[in-house]
Amino acid sequence: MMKVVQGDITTLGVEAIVNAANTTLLGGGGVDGAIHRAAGPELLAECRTLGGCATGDAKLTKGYRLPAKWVIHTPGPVWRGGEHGEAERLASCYRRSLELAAEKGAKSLAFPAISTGVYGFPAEKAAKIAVQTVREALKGLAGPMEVVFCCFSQKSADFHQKWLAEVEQDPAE
Ligand code: AR6
Repeated sequence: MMKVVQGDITTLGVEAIVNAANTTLLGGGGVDGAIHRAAGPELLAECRTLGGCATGDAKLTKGYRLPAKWVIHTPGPVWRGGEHGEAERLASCYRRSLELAAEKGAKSLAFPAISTGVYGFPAEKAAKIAVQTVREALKGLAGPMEVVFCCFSQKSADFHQKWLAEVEQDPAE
């Protein structure tokens, strides 16, 4: 099951939230900064033990002071015009994050709009990839999973809602 909400991902009462990180996993601005502030310094301490993370891959930590039990850190691709594997790497962020959440037995997971801030990925294109990739990946999971697309701006929420409506109308399903 998928839904869209607008707001701050650090406040959500889901079991796991995804962090749009960078490959160092040592924090930054945007949603990464907000997650580290809300989780407290223990999060950075755990991240320091992880040895970074490749773009398109994901690593899991505890959530510390967050309502979420887990944080899944995934470095999205930097947008460089669209001809450098950006779409495939962004899709991989969503797939790997879902896999890690499922491995921990989480039944709810929230994503921010990965790569659409500092990394410059066009928001509408990113929303399409997010919704289509999650929809496909959910089919392969053994148990139920609620996926929340947590969008900071109304515009981003509208893009996700639009693609969600589109895939839900898919006559093949
Ligand atoms: N809750 C939900 N979404 C948010 C929040 C929040 N609290 N704050 C921002 N967003 P960005 P990126 C949205 O720049 O593009 C960091 O420095 C934001 O509006 O956070 O993947 C990392 O360390 C946008 O739609 O991540 C990396 O160096 C989306 O989250 C780099 O930025 C992603 O924007 C990653 O860049």
